[in-house]
Amino acid sequence: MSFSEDFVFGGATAAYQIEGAAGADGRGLSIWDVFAHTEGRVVNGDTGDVAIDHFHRFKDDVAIMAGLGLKDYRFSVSWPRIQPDGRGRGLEAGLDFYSRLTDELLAAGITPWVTLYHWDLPQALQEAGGWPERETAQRFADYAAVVHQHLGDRVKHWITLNEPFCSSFIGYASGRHAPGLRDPKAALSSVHHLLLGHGLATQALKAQGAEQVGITLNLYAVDPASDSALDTDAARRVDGFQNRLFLDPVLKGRYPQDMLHDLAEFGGLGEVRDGDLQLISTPIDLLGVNYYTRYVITGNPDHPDLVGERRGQLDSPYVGAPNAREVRHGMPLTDLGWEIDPDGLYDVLTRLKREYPAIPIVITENGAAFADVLTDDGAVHDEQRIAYVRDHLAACSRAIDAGVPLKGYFLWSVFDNFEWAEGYAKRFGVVHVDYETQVRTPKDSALWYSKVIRSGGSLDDAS
Ligand code: IFM
Repeated sequence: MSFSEDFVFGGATAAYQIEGAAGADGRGLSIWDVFAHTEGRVVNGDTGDVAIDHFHRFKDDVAIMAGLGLKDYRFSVSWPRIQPDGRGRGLEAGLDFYSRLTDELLAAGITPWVTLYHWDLPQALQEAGGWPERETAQRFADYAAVVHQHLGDRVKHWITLNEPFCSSFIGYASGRHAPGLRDPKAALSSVHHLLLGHGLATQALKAQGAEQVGITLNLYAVDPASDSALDTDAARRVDGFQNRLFLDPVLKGRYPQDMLHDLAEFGGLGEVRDGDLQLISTPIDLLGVNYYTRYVITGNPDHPDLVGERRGQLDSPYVGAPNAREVRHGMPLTDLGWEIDPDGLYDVLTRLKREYPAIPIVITENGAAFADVLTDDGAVHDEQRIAYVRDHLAACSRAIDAGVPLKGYFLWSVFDNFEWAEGYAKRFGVVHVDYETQVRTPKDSALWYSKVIRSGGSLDDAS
């Protein structure tokens, strides 16, 4: 195994998914509060109002993480907890919460990694137009600067955006995430404004002395289902939407030509001003990669193996390519129906090395939902999750051997939490949460991961 001594083995969460305390201390509404409270948007009508009540229990949660030997923790800051209406100096109470969390982590020997935007746009900014509005990019950079002013003396690692693909295409094109719109043009201008926000925030953070700044993209291995022209073109488009539309501007300072050509009939990415791409490609210190699965793509709407959730054109996030859909490729599935394909992670990482300028990479999320059962004697035997993480860590190790500058791995997630449109039904945590009692129980995977961390990444000894 090829993990160096300073390889980071961490765990990740996000504000809306765990904090709860939705009305505490003047916190404003986010687009997810409004979306989750809209009938029919989230399975079972679940909301993040209480979640795992981390806001009130953060000290216990840090103690659990410390007990597991976790040395690095990635959490996100709730924008409306800092700026209820998306602008201004920032609420003391909100800033203080993250300051106390940071102190608690540091006192427990855990390095904080802060994500500034994990999907919870203040509703007030959505009402002013949301990400399709250029102004939102500047609002984000200002908010980033406020948070950094308060935590920057102790936090060295900053992630601007988490998965802008989801914020743009799932939020504004397929409508399965907040704000739940189906407006292709809005989705496309959101892409540009999210990336502009990333560039502006990166400059603001760097100007204030931030040491490590990066962005997190959800990247996929994408293959055509066959070598037919229909399938290869569909796979090219999906690769464009999922990977290149975000990687190219950030790391190469340009949008992919083929995507600009395909999207021209929708007005491209909206108004792209001179200098925007320079801002977007402001040098970063690390690239965060979230990896979950490989997509095998067909362009044939009648393909017999279409993945269910992608059936139906209305649900497609792919603007102008509604027939580009995933087909099963025979791998075991997680509880969300995602194919488990660790080689896809290796493929994503080695592709980055082949096709993009060299940059330190951190896996900022990887993990799986399974239908966990809490036994009568208070254990969760989640062997499937252990196998999932072991196999993906092995893929990381192979990628390092192949020369990929991979510096760390954050397991998604430390705790069971609110899985967006799926509500609480899907469990990603290595720590089980009883949502009635808020009792936390480390699953077998947590105990296993703890051994991996303590051994410095030995996957053989950990089981
Ligand atoms: O829970 C999410 C997370 O918020 C973003 N990345 C994917 C995870 C699993 O769906």
